[in-house]
Order: sequence, then structure tokens, then C-alpha cells
Amino acid sequence: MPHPELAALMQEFATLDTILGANVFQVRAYERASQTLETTPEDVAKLAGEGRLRELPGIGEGIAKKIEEYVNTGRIVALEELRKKVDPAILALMRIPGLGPKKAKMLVDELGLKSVEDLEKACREQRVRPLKGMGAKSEEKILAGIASMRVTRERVPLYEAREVAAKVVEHLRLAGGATKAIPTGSLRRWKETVRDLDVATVAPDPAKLMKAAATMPGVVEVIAHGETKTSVLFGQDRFQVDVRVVPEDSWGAALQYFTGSKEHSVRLREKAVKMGLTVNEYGVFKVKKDGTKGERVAGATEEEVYEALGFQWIPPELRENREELEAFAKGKTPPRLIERHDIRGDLHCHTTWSDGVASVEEMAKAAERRNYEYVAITDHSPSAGYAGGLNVDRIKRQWDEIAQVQEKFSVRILRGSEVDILADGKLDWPDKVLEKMDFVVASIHQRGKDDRTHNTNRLLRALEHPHVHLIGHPSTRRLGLRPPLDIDWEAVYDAAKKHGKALELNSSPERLDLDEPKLARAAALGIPIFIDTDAHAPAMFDNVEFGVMQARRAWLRAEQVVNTKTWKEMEKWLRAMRG
Ligand code: DGT
Ligand code: CA
Ligand code: CA
Ligand code: ZN
Repeated sequence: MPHPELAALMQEFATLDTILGANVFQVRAYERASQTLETTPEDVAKLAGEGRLRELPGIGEGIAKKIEEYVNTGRIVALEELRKKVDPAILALMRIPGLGPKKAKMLVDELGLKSVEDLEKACREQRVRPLKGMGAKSEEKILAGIASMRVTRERVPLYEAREVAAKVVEHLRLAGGATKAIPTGSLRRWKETVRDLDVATVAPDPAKLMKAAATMPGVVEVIAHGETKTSVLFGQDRFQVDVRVVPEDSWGAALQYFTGSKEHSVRLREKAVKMGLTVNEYGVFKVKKDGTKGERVAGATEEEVYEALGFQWIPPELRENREELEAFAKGKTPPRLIERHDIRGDLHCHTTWSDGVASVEEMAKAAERRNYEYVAITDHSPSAGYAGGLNVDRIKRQWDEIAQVQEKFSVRILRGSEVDILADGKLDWPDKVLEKMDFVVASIHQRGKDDRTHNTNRLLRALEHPHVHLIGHPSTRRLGLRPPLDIDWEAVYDAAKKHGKALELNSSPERLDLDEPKLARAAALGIPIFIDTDAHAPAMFDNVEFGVMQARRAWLRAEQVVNTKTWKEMEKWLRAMRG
């Protein structure tokens, strides 16, 4: 199986060597190794353990040693040495789309640049155009690249941040001796994107912990290194990670403080002041008559911090200063928001019949393992050529297969489809096919021109269609990759209400579509919501957690989500939809 991490490290070798002027053969060797690691079906770590890496194409003695070192120790000393030799300004410039290592080095050398900002200034002052191989056009291109870099990389999608967080936490435990390490901030609050990562820790030797934070594999720059806080930039994207170490008895206060949100904590502190208390990351304290800090009343756990301020413990995903401080005041019964175990089925998934990687049987098995009562197989329709869309003949064969597989399972397997909403709003299956399906998800895939009236009309027509149950990933956005379509949402909600149709919260972590405000609005209007995963593999059913957390952030209760129904209730709901 591919090893993207090692592939990236080999690519980094190639890049650094290019900057340092190593010979082209050496650079090519790293590039070839990187390609191999990116695509190999073999288990690289296992091969390394058996000393068999040299059997892989493009992996020679030198590179094999480095891979083994990484597998055994989590680092490659030679790479760390190489990084130290390269001017960080060059690496910073290389983040600009279209700027390779050679050009970046030339610009830094010729103009004495220290940062992207310096290069921006140089372009504005037309100091780049006289350089060899450059011109007025190059200045324009660089400025455009800088602008696009700032737009796309200011916030990282939650799932990417969680992957970094998992590595960071593991490293802080193993190498830093952390007894507690939890990612806080917007990540703990399940915000859909994260600007930077804030990790809170407790460790018997704080200096060792801080050192471990500064020397994590993947760190490209240390921007602050103190006794209680270390900030580093991580990976090629230079994602910022702040690590704090606090005393054990301040753990709860630190968790609360660094989880935020800022707005939530500001109101919490106002409440404290009224009670003659003060709160910081070390605890809740009494305020003495002379205004100085007095006795500490709480801090070891988050529960006691909230308790001291007159609240029940508030789940992190709700800490946004909406209604949580009212709802979770001591003595109140907070609303019972949806939880993962409320979900009883998934009505949007794909199999090898279109672009999934598992069979109907494997997906059914995965659904049954999760104790689901039903699952809809919703492969793509004929126009979705890019995703292996089915034709009439093949969908009939799929129905036969579903009938056979059903015999082996108690989970109810529904015949479904994710049918494309075509440019004119028509559906991509004939009605006589649609009417034989148990569940129809209608989605826009080919976006075409992004015109508000045009987009809205496509969704309105689909919502009018008698056989449609649900609009899939309604805005079509992909986090960090593609903005949502421009749509008149109130018109969509009106139509959904009028026709009794449902809207999806697609839990695929790169979609999370509908977003939180739209979800809250649609649910408040009484529009039925489905939380589906759009799974293309069995394990992807677990992405439902992203959807459930987003739904909780929108304060959804289980009864507002259709796939919390038992199969019996769901059957009734489906029947009612067909009138
Ligand atoms: P982000 O990083 O923009 O996705 O969102 P957060 O919420 O993680 O924001 P961040 O990283 O600036 O701060 C993390 C938490 O630490 C924040 O939710 C509240 C707390 N915090 C940070 N700076 C301050 C501050 O100056 N005062 C107070 N009271 N809290 C702060
Ligand atoms: Ca943060
Ligand atoms: Ca931060
Ligand atoms: Zn889709």
C-alpha cells in the first residue's frame, strides 16, 4: 500500500538537493523513490522490517537505509541536516504556486529576500523583471500566486488537521513523556476548518516535552520555544501547531481556556466577575477585596471549572456563544441533541458498480457491523461517466445482486441511486427506472456556469420530481478546493417544504455539505435532514461522526434527522413520500 508520508520525505530530499545544487542523478533517484512509495501495493514498513526494500523499483541501498531509519526511529537524520543547510526563505517562497526550487533560490540569492512579503514588495517595485529569465509577466504571475496561496491555505479542513493532531499527540506522548495530550481550540470544537492547532499537555518533565514539540518529525520551522509554550510550523503546508504544557492540577482550566471559543470564554469570564471570581488557564480563583487574586476554587477538571461558574459541563462542539450558556446553566435540562448512536442507517453510498472500492456485499456487511437497520446502495447514473455511472442494463443486474445479497443479511439493503441533476434540472434516469428504486438521491455533479438563477432552478426542478427523496451534497462545495454554488437557498427551502423533500448533510469530511448555518436554518424550517456519508469504502461509514458533530453544532435533535428512524418508521416515511 502507498506510503504518502515517506513519499513526501523523499520528494523533500529531491527538492532540498536541487536547491543545494546536488547532481541531477541523485535528485532523480529521490524522485523515483518518491513515486514508488506513492504507488506501491506493498507494505513498506513490513518490507523494511524484513530488509527487502531493495526489491522495490527505484529503491537503492542509500535510500533503503533512510527508509529503514524512518520506520525504526520516526526520523531521518540526514534530512534534518539537509534542512538546516537550506535558507528557510527559499522554502517559504516555494509555497507559492508556480515557484519551483530553482527559481525560488535564484530570487532569494539575487534580491536578498527573507520572506514571501519581501518578494511581494520586490514584484510591486518591479525589481524582479530585470533578472535572468524573468519579465513583467513573471511579476504578475508571482503576485497572483501569492494571492491564491493566501486564500487557499489560511484554514485547513478539519480532517486534515485531525491527521496532523494524531501524529503530534502520539509524538508528545512517546518522545515528550506527556501523560495527557489533547488537541484543543477549533479542532476540539469540530469546526469545519482550523487555522492552527492548539495542543494542551501535562508532563512530568516540561522541558523535555517542550523540546519534543520543537523537534517533532515534520517540523519545518520553530517560531517560539519557551518553558510553557512551543509553536512550530508543520509539514510542507507550514501548518502552525502550538503546544502548551500545564501543571496537572490546572488541566481542566487549561482545556477550557484553550478550547475556547474566545466568544464563549469571554462570556464565561463575565459571569465569573459577577460571582467575585476570576478565570485563567491555571484555574478559577476568588478575587480579594483589594482586587488581587485569592484562593483557587477549581481547575483540575473541566467539570469543576464549569461547576464553579454555575454551569454543567458543556460539550466542546457547542462552545460558540450561541445558546449554550443558557441551556447548560446549573439546574437546567439541556436539549437532547443528536448523537452518533441515534443514526440507524446510511442512505448514500457507492460500490464497485460505479466508483466505490467495495462490493454490495462488503458494504452491507459494514453497515450491519455498525448495527444499522438499513443501507441504501446509491451508485451513479449514466451521465456520470467520470464515476462509472450505470446504464439501464447494469442497474438491473445490480438489483439482482442486491436481492441475492439481501438473503444473507438482516440489514435492509435498499435499491437506490445517486442520480445526476442534469444542466436543465432533469434527472439522469428515465422515470420507469426511478419508480423501481427504494431511494433516490439527486445531486449536482457537473457544475457548469455558476449562475444563481440557473443553479437554483436545477435544484427546484429536482425537488419537484415525484421520485426524488433527497438532494445530495446540496451546495457541491469541497473544503479548500471548491466554493459552494451560488444558490437562492430560501427558494430551495420553500420547494423542499412544499414537496416534502429532504436535504442532505453529506458527512464526507471534505464536503460537510450542507454547512452549519444552512443546516440550522433548514432544520428549523422543518425540512427533513439525512446525515449520510457518501461512503466509497466500508471504513468510510465512520465519517458519520463528522456529520453528527456538525449537526450538533447546528443544535439538531435526533427527531430532525430522518435516518434516526427505525426501519419500520423509515418504511412508512418512504411510502408516504411516494404518495
Ligand atoms: P482557529 O485556530 O482560528 O481555527 O480557532 P481557535 O478557536 O482554535 O483560535 P486560537 O487558535 O486563536 O485560540 C485557541 C483558543 O485559545 C481560543 O479558542 C481561546 C484561547 N485563546 C487564544 N488566545 C486567547 C486570548 O488572547 N485570550 C483568551 N481569553 N483566550 C485565548
Ligand atoms: Ca487554533
Ligand atoms: Ca493557536
Ligand atoms: Zn455525489
